[in-house]
Amino acid sequence: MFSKTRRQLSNTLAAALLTISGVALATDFKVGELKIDQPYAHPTGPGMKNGAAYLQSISNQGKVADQLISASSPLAGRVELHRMEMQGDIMRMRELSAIDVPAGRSVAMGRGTPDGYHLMLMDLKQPLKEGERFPLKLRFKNAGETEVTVVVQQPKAAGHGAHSDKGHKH
Ligand SMILES: [Cu+2]
Repeated sequence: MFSKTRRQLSNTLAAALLTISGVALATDFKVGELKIDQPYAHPTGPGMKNGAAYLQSISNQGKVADQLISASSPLAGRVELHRMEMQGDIMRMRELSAIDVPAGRSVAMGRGTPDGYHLMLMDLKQPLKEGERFPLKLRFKNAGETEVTVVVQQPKAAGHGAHSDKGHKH
């Protein structure tokens, strides 16, 4: 009798876990052989004309190298592909014509990642507010076009982000 109760309990737990993973899946997107994990953007203050969006990772599960070649969103006048670079003590952003996604590899975006890749949302039509979602269209050279949903959320890391460690001297 006891074991039956346990079994029922574990079934209930399994159902609950399925529901949770179902929600988590909503932030993963697939196009061709590419898997795109957790697109997110940071909230912008009033008067800020530009914002930044990130794809936590793009994984190429195929055997052919691909490239992210452009992006667009109804919220922004245009979207640029950027990379952060240290020039001496100064952090600068550089526009890229494409972001490489090599075959069998995963590319990470965001602050503190080695390449500092991000998607710059230029000429925002409205501020990005925490908790909101907006569509972002991505165009890949091989995999083609897809639309992902970006979640606006506060940066998880405290302070100004990983790069400020190098830039600030007090
Ligand atoms: Cu930028």
